[in-house]
Amino acid sequence: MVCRVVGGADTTVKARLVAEAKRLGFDAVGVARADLPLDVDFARYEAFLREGMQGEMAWLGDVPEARRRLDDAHVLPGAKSVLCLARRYVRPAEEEAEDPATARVIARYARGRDYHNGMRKKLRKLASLARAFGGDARPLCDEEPVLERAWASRAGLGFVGKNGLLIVPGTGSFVLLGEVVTTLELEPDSPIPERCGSCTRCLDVCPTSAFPAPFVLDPRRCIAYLTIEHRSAVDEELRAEMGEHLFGCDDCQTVCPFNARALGPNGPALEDPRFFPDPRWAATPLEALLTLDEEGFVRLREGSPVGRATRAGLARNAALLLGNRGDASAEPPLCHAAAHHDDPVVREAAAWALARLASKDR
Ligand code: B12
Ligand code: SF4
Ligand code: SF4
Repeated sequence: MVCRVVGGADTTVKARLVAEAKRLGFDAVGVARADLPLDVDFARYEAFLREGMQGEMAWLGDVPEARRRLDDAHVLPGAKSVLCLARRYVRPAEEEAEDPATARVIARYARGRDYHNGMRKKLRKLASLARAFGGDARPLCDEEPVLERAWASRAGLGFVGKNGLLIVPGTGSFVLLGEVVTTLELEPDSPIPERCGSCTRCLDVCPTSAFPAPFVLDPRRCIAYLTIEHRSAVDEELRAEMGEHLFGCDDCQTVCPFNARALGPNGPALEDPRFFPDPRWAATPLEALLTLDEEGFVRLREGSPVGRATRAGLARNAALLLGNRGDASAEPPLCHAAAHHDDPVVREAAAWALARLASKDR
């Protein structure tokens, strides 16, 4: 095999890896130097921790140094390159309109099966190919604390928008990220400039005003955090603003012009059935989440990302949602939860929802 070498980096090997990534179904791939630690992004991350923005996600502050670099013992000693990969998960809006009602109050990435397994398989195949070219390689899909958006943006995969999301031009931000870190020296791609311009749609639409400034998200106000990661009672001030979100939130992406094509009538079809709505949602009305026992929860969480919210978390979220929806038919299950749920956070959320329903009646 003849390898063309540019500036010490092997472009033929890179081309083969990129072609394999595309064959495996990744929608975008880019390469960054893994042996140059993150500086500006790491400083942003440190500021984030100083402000206490991690909230109850204490794990975000673990092994901070590992978030600065990829070439040390935490990730892969001697790493030279990182392949950053993005996989699209959104379906055109008219298809989504057919989703069961419970699925429609779940963020798009979580309506189907947990993406990690499918992504890991693909990343492992890509890592094997890198090893076949003589390097060591490590696939990453949430195994290590890595600032994925920062590396993806360095690899020119896309740019970080004012909503904090990595936006892939032509594809949008409804993508999930993964990486293959390798000791192979591959030619890096160049970062692309941020393209938000004067647009502020995501900042304006956020129901809980979670952006203290463009590009800065305060997770403690973000519905994704409140419904997925936050275990305690939700601040009273934020409950009404949370509206009808059961698990996660897509509002700051749905309005983004870079997602208009993906969500529009001529949006590209999605082949991967993992992202199609889980059939269990058709059989799970929101009210059922208020009375879910441990056994029922185990059945529901199997292979689904929503298990991360915990049984009590899902019940709390369902209670707040039903209170916000304002439909009096939710009163009996809410009364039952307020009196009998085994978790005090759920009992209190159900009582709040009942009071909200009563105030809407007046
Ligand atoms: C913790 C976490 C959360 C938390 C906190 C998010 C946050 N902003 O910190 C919560 C629960 C709120 C959350 C929400 C969501 N998340 Co999340 N989350 C993560 C996780 C596990 C860690 C993020 C982290 O380290 N945060 C700490 C902050 C400081 O880092 P950061 O947000 O990555 O920001 C860095 C860069 O963006 C950059 N940067 C920041 N500002 C700017 C500005 C400019 C101009 C530039 C150039 C760079 C830049 O510097 C920052 C620090 O290094 C990542 C996976 C991972 N390992 O990265 C997924 C991840 C970011 N989440 C993801 C998703 C899908 C979501 C949701 C869309 C889910 C949903 N629908 O409900 C929402 C989106 C909310 C939003 N607007 O960002 C995807 C995002 C894909 C994408 N296209 O960007 C990721 C990458 C998971 C994955 N493997 O695909 N998430
Ligand atoms: S995910 Fe929802 S709550 Fe979080 S920043 Fe975006 S619009 Fe706001
Ligand atoms: S909605 Fe507008 S400002 Fe927000 S990320 Fe998209 S283009 Fe940027």
